[in-house]
Amino acid sequence: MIQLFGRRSSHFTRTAAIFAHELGVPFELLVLHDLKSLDRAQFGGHPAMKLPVLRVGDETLWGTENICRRFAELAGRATDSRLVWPETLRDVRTRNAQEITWHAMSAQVQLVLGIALNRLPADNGFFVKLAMGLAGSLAWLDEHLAPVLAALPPERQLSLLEVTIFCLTTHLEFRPTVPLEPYPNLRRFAEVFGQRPSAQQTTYLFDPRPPKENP
Ligand SMILES: N[C@@H](CCC(=O)N[C@@H](CS)C(=O)NCC(=O)O)C(=O)O
Repeated sequence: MIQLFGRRSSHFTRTAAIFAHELGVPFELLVLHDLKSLDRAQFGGHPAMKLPVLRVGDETLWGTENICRRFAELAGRATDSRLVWPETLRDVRTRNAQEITWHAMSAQVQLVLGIALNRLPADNGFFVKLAMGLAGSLAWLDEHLAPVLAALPPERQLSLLEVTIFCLTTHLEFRPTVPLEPYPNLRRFAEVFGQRPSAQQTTYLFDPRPPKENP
């Protein structure tokens, strides 16, 4: 039994789900409806109350990258060089691209949680700097995207870097946080990557809440 605690509206969950689809690993999605919940059990027991969480039998795994790697193991492809992981990125620019992509994904979560869900003031210095950092990260990624992609092995099936860039870019369309218009290279990349069946099977949506039980 393979269970993924996550949300179809989350770019971290989508990253893991794209790996599962590409690798042909079936899983059951256990949806957390309230991101503000303080009930660890709803986060699959994650001590920091973060998603996604993968449960395989009695093993519980935290962290999107860990989960993507576990899907590769479950598919019997842990050592397949056509799957490109961060440690195989050889040049500084491509390594920086992965770092700044993870950062941008987390920054967007904090902006959504802080401003949209917890109704904190968007003009607070904390959020202003976070939004500026997110825009700066996107500008850097957009400018360097072509050489970053060119540095990836041409024979790859999938790289964590491309999946995270795709999930980040499309999430900014799904849940507008900072404008995406200034980043045409990212938008074009997302359009092409979005043709893959794994991308089309994981489109963002707000998971419908189950109907309330009768009293
Ligand atoms: N480093 C974690 C980050 C995951 C993360 O930030 N997940 C968001 C999903 S939207 C979350 O659970 N946020 C809840 C919170 O921060 O309270 C990973 O790679 O999985």
